[in-house]
Amino acid sequence: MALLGFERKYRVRGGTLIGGDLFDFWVGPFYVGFFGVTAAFFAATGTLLILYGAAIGDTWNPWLISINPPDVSYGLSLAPMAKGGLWQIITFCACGAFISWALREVEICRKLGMGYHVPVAFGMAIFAYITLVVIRPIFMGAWGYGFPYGIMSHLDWVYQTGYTYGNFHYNPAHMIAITFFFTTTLALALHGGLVLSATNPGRGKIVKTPEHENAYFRDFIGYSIGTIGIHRLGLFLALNAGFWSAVCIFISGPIYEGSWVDWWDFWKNVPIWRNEGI
Ligand code: 07D
Ligand code: 07D
Ligand code: U10
Repeated sequence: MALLGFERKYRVRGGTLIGGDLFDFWVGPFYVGFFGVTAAFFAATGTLLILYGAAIGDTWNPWLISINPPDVSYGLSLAPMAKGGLWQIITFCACGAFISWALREVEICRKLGMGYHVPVAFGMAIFAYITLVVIRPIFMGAWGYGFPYGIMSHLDWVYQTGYTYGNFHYNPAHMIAITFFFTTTLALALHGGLVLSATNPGRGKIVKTPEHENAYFRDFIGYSIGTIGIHRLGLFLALNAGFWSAVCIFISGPIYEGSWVDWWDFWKNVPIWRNEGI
């Protein structure tokens, strides 16, 4: 069926979570829905506030614009607009926009009768973001621990936060997250490569089937995970990359305050070989 014919068939009312028929329509290619309106509202408000922050700041250089969180001395209270209050409202708008976007994905899944895998995946990115700017700052007692909204300034924050805990590479959850990120790219490269090699074998050659794909990996490493399996694995790897990222930053501060290099000394203190001078 031609794509547009299919679209005519599924572009029907229903499946909304909230608002009934009210926003159940499309604008051009975009499905709107209640959460499309809230997403547009929060995204537009947040963007305008960033522009306002830039206007009262000292540069229009897009790389250097930075909307900073309040000073740690403000704790968890509201700060004056120019001293971090803007960051607080923008954070609220960002959370509103991201969550609306995920719920709009859910409504589209429901219309199409599909699973919720895509919004679940985006949910993990939102979880990592909310861990950085809401959950961890609340546990540490100040909004000032959130990261600044600026292209270069947020890199400075990662650098400084990394060195606050000694060598961040020694954070065990950071190691797990990085391993999942690396494995995700390996899996996507293998999958993209395999599918292209089977479906695009070169001019004049016959397109191959999933049987060829299975046989390739059986010949190569003795096992094929299968055509659905690789997508399950890919989602599993990517979700874990985001999840362990959230864990690695959450444990830095709220759970463990020292240097991650020293954390490994727990090994020497395991009771079965700790020398207690008997
Ligand atoms: C390709 C999908 C498209 C999305 C893009 C990003 C904006 C920001 C806003 C000036 C893969 C659009 C950018 C809307 C403009 C203002 C106020 C996704 C794709 C193209 N970072 N980060 C970048 C964000 C954090 C880190 C680039 C966002 C954490 C490092 C871009 C967030 C930590 C490096 C960017 C966020 C961290 C970057 C490319 C939110 C740990 C780089 C992103 C909301 C996660 C790289 C100059 C990309 C770079 C980079 C955006 C959070 C670390 C500006 C929106 C605090 C080490 N980050 N980042 O392609 O070149 O993502 O920086 O959480 O080296 Mg970052
Ligand atoms: C938070 C993004 C969420 C995005 C959302 C959507 C828009 C719309 C619109 C385009 C989580 C935004 C959308 C705005 C745009 C349009 C139209 C994703 C988020 C909701 N590190 N490190 C990580 C590595 C070092 C440090 C994570 C590697 C140093 C700190 C990952 C190395 C020190 C933090 C990672 C390395 C250090 C991290 C990031 C190598 C610095 C974090 C991925 C090879 C001196 C952060 C939750 C992530 C984290 C984090 C990788 C080195 C510090 C595992 C590979 C040693 C302080 N590092 N790191 O989280 O865990 O994505 O954040 O050296 O806070 Mg690290
Ligand atoms: C996959 C796949 C597969 C496919 C695939 C794909 C995964 C099975 C079958 C998909 C993959 C790709 C296409 C590959 C490329 C993708 C990436 C590399 C990921 C990154 C993507 C991007 C960088 C593109 C991002 C673009 C976006 C998010 C679109 C932006 C859209 C809008 C701003 C409109 C949003 C619509 C809304 C909110 C709904 C409501 C609409 C309205 C109310 C009307 C519109 C009104 C407005 C726009 C004004 C409101 C203001 C807003 C929103 C704020 C903006 C503020 C500004 C200042 C501009 O597995 O194989 O093949 O294809």
